[in-house]
Amino acid sequence: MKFSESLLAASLVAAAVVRAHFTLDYPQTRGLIHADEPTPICGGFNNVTNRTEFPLDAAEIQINSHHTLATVLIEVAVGIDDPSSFSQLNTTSSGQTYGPLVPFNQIPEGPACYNVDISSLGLANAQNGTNATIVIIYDGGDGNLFQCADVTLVQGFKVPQGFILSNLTCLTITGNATSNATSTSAAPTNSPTSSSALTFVQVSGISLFASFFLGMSVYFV
Ligand SMILES: [Cu+2]
Repeated sequence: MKFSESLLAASLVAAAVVRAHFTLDYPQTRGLIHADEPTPICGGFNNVTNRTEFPLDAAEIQINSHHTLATVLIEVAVGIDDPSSFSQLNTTSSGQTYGPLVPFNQIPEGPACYNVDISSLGLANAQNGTNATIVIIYDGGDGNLFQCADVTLVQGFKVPQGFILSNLTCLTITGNATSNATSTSAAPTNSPTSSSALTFVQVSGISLFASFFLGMSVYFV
């Protein structure tokens, strides 16, 4: 590879890292600064600034992935006004563990919608009027990225029309397997508890990060 080509390759890699990532489209994100998305657990936004109503029962979450293939995990803190650590997700103040809200799954580039139901987690403290924070953990090949949404759970509330793209088929991800989003070959088989979830994300970040740059180098050979 000539010097000019390697420069080009390096700048393209940098451009891809800056431009790509993902957005949380619904419910409303706590905040998005692309460069800060790698900062856990809310992409660099450490305080609740806005809280929106969100269904306690059947609901949808929409994100938009800007990577060719991404691994997504969605967790939730219920009854905690401003969670700041992973230990506050997937566990109640009384020590009951649950979730995740959406298990590991892989999605192609573009918008993706998930069916969720917080009431189905079986939490005594998930009631009408309870505050919750939904945490999107995303890995598109350049490391773990985070977006949060702060909500108040409202029984019987429906996601208002227009917030979820009407042409999207929302995915229902259950158990430990991936759904119909993409190939299941890379599906993790570990049980997604809060501790193993974090471990997987870290491992996944490394492996996908490596494959990302392997792909780039092959391209520029
Ligand atoms: Cu990215």
